Amino acid sequence: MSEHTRRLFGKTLATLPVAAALPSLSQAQTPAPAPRSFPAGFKWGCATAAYQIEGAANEDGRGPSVWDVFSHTPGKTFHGETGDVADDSYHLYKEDVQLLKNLGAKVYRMSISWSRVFPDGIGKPNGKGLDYYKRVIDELKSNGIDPYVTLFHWDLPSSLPHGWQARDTCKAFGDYAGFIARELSDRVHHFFTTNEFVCFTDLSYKIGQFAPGLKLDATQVNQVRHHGILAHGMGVQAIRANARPGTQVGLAENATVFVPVIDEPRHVQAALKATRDGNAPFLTAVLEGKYTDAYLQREGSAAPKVESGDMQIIGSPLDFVGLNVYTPEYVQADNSPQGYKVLPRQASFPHMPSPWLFVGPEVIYWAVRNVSTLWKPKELYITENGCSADDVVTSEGRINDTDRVMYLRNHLTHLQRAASEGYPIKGYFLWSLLDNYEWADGYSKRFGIHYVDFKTQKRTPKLSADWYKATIAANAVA
Ligand code: GBH
Repeated sequence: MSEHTRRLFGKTLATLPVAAALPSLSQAQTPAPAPRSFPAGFKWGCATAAYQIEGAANEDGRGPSVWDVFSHTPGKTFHGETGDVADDSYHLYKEDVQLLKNLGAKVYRMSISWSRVFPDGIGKPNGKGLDYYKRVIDELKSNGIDPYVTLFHWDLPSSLPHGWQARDTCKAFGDYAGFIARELSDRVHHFFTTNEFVCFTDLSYKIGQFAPGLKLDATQVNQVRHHGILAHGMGVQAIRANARPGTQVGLAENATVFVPVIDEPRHVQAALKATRDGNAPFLTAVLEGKYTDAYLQREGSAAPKVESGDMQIIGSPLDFVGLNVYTPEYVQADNSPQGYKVLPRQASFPHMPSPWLFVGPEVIYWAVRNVSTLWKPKELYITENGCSADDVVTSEGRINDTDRVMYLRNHLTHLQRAASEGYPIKGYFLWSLLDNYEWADGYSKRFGIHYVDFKTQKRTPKLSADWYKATIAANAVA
């Protein structure tokens, strides 16, 4: 709205005769607001990942990961940008812990760079790498923040031969997970094995958009997927075998979320069917301990080669399931043999600056409800939710990201509905604490609630940080 129109509107409203007839606020009979609060003890936090924030790519004996190699390969990332420096959180972590503390966050989801601790992926650990994580974790704890640690957020040590194409990589992951559990379970009580299977399998080995950037055939891709979930299972078992009693284990998965077009039983059923089918190689296999018949049939001779005992490892019981929730698919019941149809999105469906980030806040309610109904996990966390926005710094140095606040407020409203209906949702990790290296999009997409000037590394809270702080303080959507 131009300044001219604003003045015109202002004037018009003020001079409307009806304005005088309006009751004063105190006289108005307003309905009591519906409760928007979350269960007592709900855990509010933020999430990040090692390669996206740490920088210090070549410091203190860190080995290269596939993302170092990929981002340094011309043409693979936006403007050739890399995570060499990122947010320099390797050196500025104390500042970042203060950002969390200022929000009132009680939990923080961070990841460990495997190649910082095992420069070659296997073999001799690097004490300096491990010490860095001990420093970060101790800093969090002394500020009253409980660390939730992801073991693998895509930065696979590049010296592991053939990456996730090799079954040996699953074993290497198990060894690494067991080592971390032994070393850190005195101070970390919640571990996530892997983050988002589809990203380090399909996007990395089929589409080639993520490291290592391969485009393999269906047989090979299904094997990579199988190795992804097998590594998760081996990780669970290694953590249980090596961690102190009481350590909780889960995963962080961006399951495809199917929203029924109308909240009516037949569409709700359709969404449940689609959820099982649409996640068959990943979350369905993990939570059911087997591949669905439909998936095996669909893949035919390209189906993964499964060794005896694999599915049992893959289906190892979990203490909780973490869901990274961003974008909905809409599903409708129909008379086809599968019983549903996923509707294409209209061209006008709204999205944030990341072209894939379609906005449908009900996605978070249905993520919780579908997964709970199908698999009855003991506990659920939202391990990621948030958005990119075209943030601008005003002349007063403010970042008024009202679009991000709108996005978050609406998602949390739908999450509050899920909590109030009794689904076992224990906490929420906002993606992300601060602007960071957005993988193939480099630094061109900002997801933080703190603005980062990548030239100076100065962090500035955005309006969304103020909003999140108020939400945490109220334990209710603000
Ligand atoms: C998460 O992935 C990640 O865990 C996190 O590291 C990341 O920063 C955050 O979300 C924001 O992206 O270009 O159409 O092929 C979210 C799921 C899946 C979103 C892959 C981007 C690429 C879609 N991501 N997707 S497309």
